[in-house]
Amino acid sequence: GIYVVTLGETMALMASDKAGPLAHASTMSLGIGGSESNVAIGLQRLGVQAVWCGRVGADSLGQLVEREIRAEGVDVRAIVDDDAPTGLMIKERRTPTAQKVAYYRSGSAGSRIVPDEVDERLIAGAALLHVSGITPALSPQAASTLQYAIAAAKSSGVPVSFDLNYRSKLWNADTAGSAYREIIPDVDIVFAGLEEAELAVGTVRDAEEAARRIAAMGPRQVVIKLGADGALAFVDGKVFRQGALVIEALDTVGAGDAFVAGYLAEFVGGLEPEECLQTAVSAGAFVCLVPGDWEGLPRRDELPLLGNHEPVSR
Ligand code: KDG
Repeated sequence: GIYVVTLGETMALMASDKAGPLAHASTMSLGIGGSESNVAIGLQRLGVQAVWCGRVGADSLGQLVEREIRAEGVDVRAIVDDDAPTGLMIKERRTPTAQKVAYYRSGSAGSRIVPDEVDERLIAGAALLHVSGITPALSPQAASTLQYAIAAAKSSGVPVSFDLNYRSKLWNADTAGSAYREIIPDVDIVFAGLEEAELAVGTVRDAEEAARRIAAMGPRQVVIKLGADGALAFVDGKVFRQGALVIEALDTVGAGDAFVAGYLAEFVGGLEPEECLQTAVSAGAFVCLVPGDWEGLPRRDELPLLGNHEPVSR
């Protein structure tokens, strides 16, 4: 059957139970989070078999990461590192709707991935490889691994999707921008927010110009995520626009991953860009309405729950 492969670091995630400074918290909730596994879970819930490749420590948090992703039906291919811990992310709910994120991940098991660990046969049989710009920010060997995985997909004719996913706590804008410019020509689909796109191509007037400039570097499809303003896709030289659903966002972390999962689920199903965008914005909205990075991801039969599934303009 068809499957999508994702590769990246997933961390244990401790999140505030209540709003307020963490210095005054006495309890927190433990879960997991990782951009690429969030996408894998999103795909799985929308009916597409997903595989997540990554590394965890030989510790309880690593077991938690594996269990949670596997419990969603995702095929988990985790390497266990005896010498480095599973990474950790802390989400502080500073106000009811504003989150502060802190990472405890430098030297983590996930950051120590090496090219040798890429399963080329697995990738060669996939409908798509999905990766993100977090991986090259983790370590030099993680950056090489990403290049290696993309090359493996390319040499087997497997399309690659790449979410720029800028994380300012991991590297600076200039370093990220040059890494993006190296990767973009080798991938087929690019996802970016407007500011992320500007890291790669410089200042632009609007989302359409950002998409056109990225497409000029090679990718067939470029999708600019615009949050509450919806999204714009530039596919084979044509522009598609999609408005967002009107919601009261509670926790936007993970919305971008949900968007990507929604888009890719329809892409691998052979649907048109309009339909990819509709499912993308809907999945993004679902995640914004629920605390947690991925827990709110919709199943296919839940998509109509948020109502209007129609493009606003084109
Ligand atoms: O994309 C949402 C992520 O921020 C989260 O789940 C964790 O992968 C993550 C990261 O590095 O921020």
